Amino acid sequence: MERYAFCHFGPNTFTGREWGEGTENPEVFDPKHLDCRQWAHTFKLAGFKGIIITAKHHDGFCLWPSDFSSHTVAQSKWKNGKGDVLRDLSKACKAEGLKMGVYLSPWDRNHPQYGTPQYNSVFKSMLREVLTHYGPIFEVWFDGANGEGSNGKKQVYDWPGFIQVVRECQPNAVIFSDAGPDIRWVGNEDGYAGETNWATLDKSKFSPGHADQAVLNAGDENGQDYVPSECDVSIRPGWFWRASEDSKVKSLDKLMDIYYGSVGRGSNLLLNVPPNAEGRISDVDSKRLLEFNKATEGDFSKPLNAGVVFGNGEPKFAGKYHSYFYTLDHWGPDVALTFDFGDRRKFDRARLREDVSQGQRAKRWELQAETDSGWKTFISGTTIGPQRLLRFAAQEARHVRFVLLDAKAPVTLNDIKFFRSPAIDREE
Ligand code: FUL
Repeated sequence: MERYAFCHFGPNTFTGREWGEGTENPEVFDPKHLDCRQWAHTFKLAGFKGIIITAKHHDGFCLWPSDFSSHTVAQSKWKNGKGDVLRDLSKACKAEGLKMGVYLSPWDRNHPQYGTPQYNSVFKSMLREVLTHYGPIFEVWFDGANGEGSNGKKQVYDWPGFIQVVRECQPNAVIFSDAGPDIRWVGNEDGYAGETNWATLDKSKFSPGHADQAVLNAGDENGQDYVPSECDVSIRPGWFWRASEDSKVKSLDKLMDIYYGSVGRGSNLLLNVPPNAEGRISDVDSKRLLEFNKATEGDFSKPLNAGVVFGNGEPKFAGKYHSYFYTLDHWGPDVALTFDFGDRRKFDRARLREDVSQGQRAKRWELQAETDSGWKTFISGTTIGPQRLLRFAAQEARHVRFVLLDAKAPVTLNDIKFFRSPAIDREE
């Protein structure tokens, strides 16, 4: 899905906090002009494929009228307690053709039963409500954070039970946490996957809230579980909206750097764009999102080579669902894939894609251009995965080649393309 939005929204949007205490008066939640359609429309225009909403953050406030809490929209002033943000969002996503996901914090600073075994059934009941009333849910986001400290309440979470409820109610949803089971935290909140990024992991070594961040960032080459990464980051310094950060929305350059560091490394980007206290995405964020979309499209809109062209009649497989080139079981410059642009052309972007239906295999590669003094490497890297997007100083050549230097097994590639970005036009 490449890119989808995170919406942190709740009492914190009105109090200016990042972690609410759970003691806030629910009446503070009053987004007078809440317009989920405006969120969804904005994201749609900006190339996002879905929205994950904080149905319940650490403060315990439920954005839907839960039967299992007395700290919800039903106790708020908004729509005299008759509103339901999840219902509005679900309708808006459907209308705009976006997928909907939910974030539910297991840590709950409000619920009176938190810290007792009963809380596990409360949490499961809440999950059931959220997963059965709002249509298909594509992702369930479990936050591992817990700030209780040494004297705080201790909750032993029933993770297997939580996962079972999701599987039962939304069998197609992927479950996110530090430990998967389906999609993993990338080990930072800055939006960057490792340059080496394996989708594989050894899940038995992880549990939510207890994770080796370096391993999560790079994956585990020899891990036996397939748990690709997701990069979560906020477009603003905080996760929740506050007026004082309207001037601190990330620059287009920064967002592009994040894009190449996340989507460009085969990961998904979960970009947080928090709705404001009116209940709308602020103009400054919307404008930046549209610029971002234009820039990402622009970088890959002028390919120099067409389709999946595989140079020298190397082994090729064309099946019903997948077609790909596969390298021989040895690698190096003698089995390079060469592309001929027909003429000397300028380019500064490239895209590599591995057909991961066969597993992730590439370990080290180089891209080379032919110069008067022979082949010259202009960029090199380690893993490829479902997608590698590359930007480099402009090159000019007629022939380029992909050289695989190391792999776990013959690599299955279904795209190698070179592009001329608008940056070249701007410079000329
Ligand atoms: C963290 C939370 O503590 C932050 O408030 C935020 O929700 C972020 C996405 O995850 O663990």
